[in-house]
Amino acid sequence: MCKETAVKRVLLILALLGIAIVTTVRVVGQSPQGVLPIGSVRPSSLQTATTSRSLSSSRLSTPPIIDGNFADWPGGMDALAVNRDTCYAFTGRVDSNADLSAVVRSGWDPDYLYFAIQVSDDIIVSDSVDVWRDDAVEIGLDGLRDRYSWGEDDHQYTITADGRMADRGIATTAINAAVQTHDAGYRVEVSIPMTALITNGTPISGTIIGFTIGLRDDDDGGNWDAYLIWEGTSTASMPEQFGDLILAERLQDRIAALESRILDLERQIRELLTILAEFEQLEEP
Ligand SMILES: [Ca+2]
Ligand SMILES: [Ca+2]
Ligand SMILES: [Ca+2]
Ligand SMILES: [Ca+2]
Repeated sequence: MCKETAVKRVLLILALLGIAIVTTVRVVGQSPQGVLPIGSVRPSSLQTATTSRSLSSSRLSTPPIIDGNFADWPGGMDALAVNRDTCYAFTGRVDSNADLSAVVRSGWDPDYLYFAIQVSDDIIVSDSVDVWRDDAVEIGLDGLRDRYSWGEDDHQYTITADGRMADRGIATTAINAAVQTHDAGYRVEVSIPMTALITNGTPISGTIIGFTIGLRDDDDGGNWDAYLIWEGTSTASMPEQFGDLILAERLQDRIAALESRILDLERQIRELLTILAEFEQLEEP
């Protein structure tokens, strides 16, 4: 190897190591409340205090398979009980929690928001063209939590007991949902692209999304019989009445994610060094 090539190689390796160290320091230095990555959304919780009821959404290191089976969801997650005693709005007749209620859990990663909704409904009916006239769950979301309901970040997703999906009552394929019935009702598993909610950046731990859940009950065909809304009086508008969905992240999950990024960086450096070695061989006499 000639002296000039050796010097070039040393300089390149030093440059790569410098990039690696700076990147690693930047990655490790990104505490949840620290310097935000470019394009991140400043957590709403840091902008305004809230007195709304909330559900904590857990950072998932492995995305769940959207199949209506919740075995792939981790234990120990925050769970929201939606029933006639916990709901702000209550219309029609609900005889018991077995007649209509749900337990809601949520997870997230940078690409998707996930829900696992276990619905109790003793008579499942799917006989109407309109999704709101059948057994269904409604997820009201104000993605930017700007209390404005008609932006690109705002959605009322409906998933019926027979698996139909709608946004504001109109059939949609923008989300992925799967439904399985069980002895006492049905399970809804759904993934929603973050780009449909956080339209101005990337979600991070601490981001808050405006959120409510509605449950429709039809037990005798035709129109719906009962309707519960967890927080607020509508799942499609008046997001100022919604509760909060707080994107949270456990420390061990964040460390695992950072380690994965550092390993990826190391792999890229090795690839570059291999390319450099091949280039040097071309220069040998
Ligand atoms: Ca699943
Ligand atoms: Ca019906
Ligand atoms: Ca909004
Ligand atoms: Ca029903």
